[in-house]
Amino acid sequence: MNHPGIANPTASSIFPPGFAWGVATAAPQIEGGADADGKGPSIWDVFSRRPGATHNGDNLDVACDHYHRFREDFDLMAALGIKHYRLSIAWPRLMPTGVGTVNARGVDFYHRLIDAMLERGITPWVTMFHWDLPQALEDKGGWPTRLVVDAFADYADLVVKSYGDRVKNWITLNEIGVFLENGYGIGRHAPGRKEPAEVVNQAFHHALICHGHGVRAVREHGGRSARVGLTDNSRPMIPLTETPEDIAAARTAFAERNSRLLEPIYRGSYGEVAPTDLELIAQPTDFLGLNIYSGEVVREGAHGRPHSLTYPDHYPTADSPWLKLNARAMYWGPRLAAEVFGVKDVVITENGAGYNDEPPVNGAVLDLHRLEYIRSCLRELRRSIGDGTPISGYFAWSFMDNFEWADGYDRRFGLVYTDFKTQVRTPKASARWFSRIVRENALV
Ligand code: PNW
Repeated sequence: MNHPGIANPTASSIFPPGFAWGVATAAPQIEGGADADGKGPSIWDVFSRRPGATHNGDNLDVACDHYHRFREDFDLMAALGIKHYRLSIAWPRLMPTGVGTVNARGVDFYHRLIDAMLERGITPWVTMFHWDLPQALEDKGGWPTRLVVDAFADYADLVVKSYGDRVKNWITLNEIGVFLENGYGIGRHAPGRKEPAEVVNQAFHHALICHGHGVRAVREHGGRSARVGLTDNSRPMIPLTETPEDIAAARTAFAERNSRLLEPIYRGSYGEVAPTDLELIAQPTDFLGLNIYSGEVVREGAHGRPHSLTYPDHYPTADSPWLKLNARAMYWGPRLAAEVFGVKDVVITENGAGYNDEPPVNGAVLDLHRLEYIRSCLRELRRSIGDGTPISGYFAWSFMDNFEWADGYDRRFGLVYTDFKTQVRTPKASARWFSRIVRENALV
């Protein structure tokens, strides 16, 4: 292939033809319009109003006002040359109480949204559930109760029947472990409950069945070319040294640490559950979405067992304290998923870094910290592909600064800077650089 735009095209900087470059967001984090056109409240709308629940008491009422500004946002995306966009659909917009009545105005909103993307040559990747459970379902018990499963099955049918003629890339649920552990285990996320482990386990089982219904809905109503996968933040294990012993330790640790989700889905094995549930859960998917921000370093320890190392205080970290900047996660996460669980296709559905960036100065946001970290990640991603890991796409989190859950609007992950007072968008240095990566299909 000819790469006239790159000064020194080396094989190791060029990505495979057809590699899907994109950016990602989620409905509750960007849309606003919290009760526009008949939308019902989500658990995040309610939770964010509790005193002390979020940084500064930030809520989702307006967010990036994407609900009213999506055309301009897609103009900017198109101007940056972005061809793939991962978004999520807000369940409470389509079904304000989670079950039964369908809100036609909510359904229409996503018709307009999807059409606006397609008009600009942007391919939608739709996540069915990115954490905004209808509050009405929480009022009936939430994820720990089975009724969420039946409700989700109907919702997934509605979504795929409504948009499946134009949407061909589907993601069922985003990071099951994160929203359940945070939301029902430690109470840091909506709905803010602190339940014992068995309750969280029950919720986990229900979420896995919902994933199964998502896959089923796509197979039944999505058309033959539709593809579907689950997005997880499976913990990447990074061998301290890339030697056979530490790599073996990383492999063992990866299997153990991620088995809760990947075992039932990829091996159909599980504790005691109804066989029909397991059939739904273990249906073949087309890809595994991985959200990779960081990883855990391991080495071979005593008796050949993996030994995990804690990051020292001075280890380079983003402003999000959990985000230890270890780009090798991007090499090892996908490779171990393929080696240990036989994943045939990995799509990086999120990667990025959260900082409290300064506002634009003369129209510029010089986020070299983000740019260099993402670049290191892409270098590792390309190395993994070079070593044979099946990876077919990469989505930067996030297109623009948005509502970062409990951290509110303080923590910015965007390639584009959002001024939350004026709603002015300013592409950061990372956006301009990423745009060039997409255009060249190569590291620049
Ligand atoms: C993901 N952790 O969440 C979510 O999918 C996004 O909605 C979110 O904005 C993004 O990452 C940045 O945080 C995570 O503590 C939240 O390891 C926390 C963790 C991982 C992912």
